[in-house]
Amino acid sequence: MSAPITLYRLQACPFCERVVARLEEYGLEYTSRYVEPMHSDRDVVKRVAGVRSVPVIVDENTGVTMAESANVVEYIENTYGASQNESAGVAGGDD
Ligand SMILES: N[C@@H](CCC(=O)N[C@@H](CS)C(=O)NCC(=O)O)C(=O)O
Repeated sequence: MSAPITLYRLQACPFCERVVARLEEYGLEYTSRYVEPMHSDRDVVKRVAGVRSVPVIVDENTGVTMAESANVVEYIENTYGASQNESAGVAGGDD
């Protein structure tokens, strides 16, 4: 079964790597879908997100589809980051 998070990305794309770093920091499983290098050939991501630029994240946990690396990083932090775990009562390991 595939992971509920899909990341549309491109090899050596620094914007995509920012998102990958955050997903890995939080230990989130995700599926990478590499898009065509040629912008005009990226019909798959265009269909999914309405844009041809990557990164794009599709999160089936929340129903969110989002482009723009800064927005995606912020989304991951807000959804899966430490403050989210605190408000959900996840133990911090100090006891
Ligand atoms: N502002 C965007 C820039 C992303 C971007 O430039 N991605 C490149 C690949 S590294 C791309 O897909 N360029 C084609 C386009 O922008 O349409 C972000 O931060 O996500």
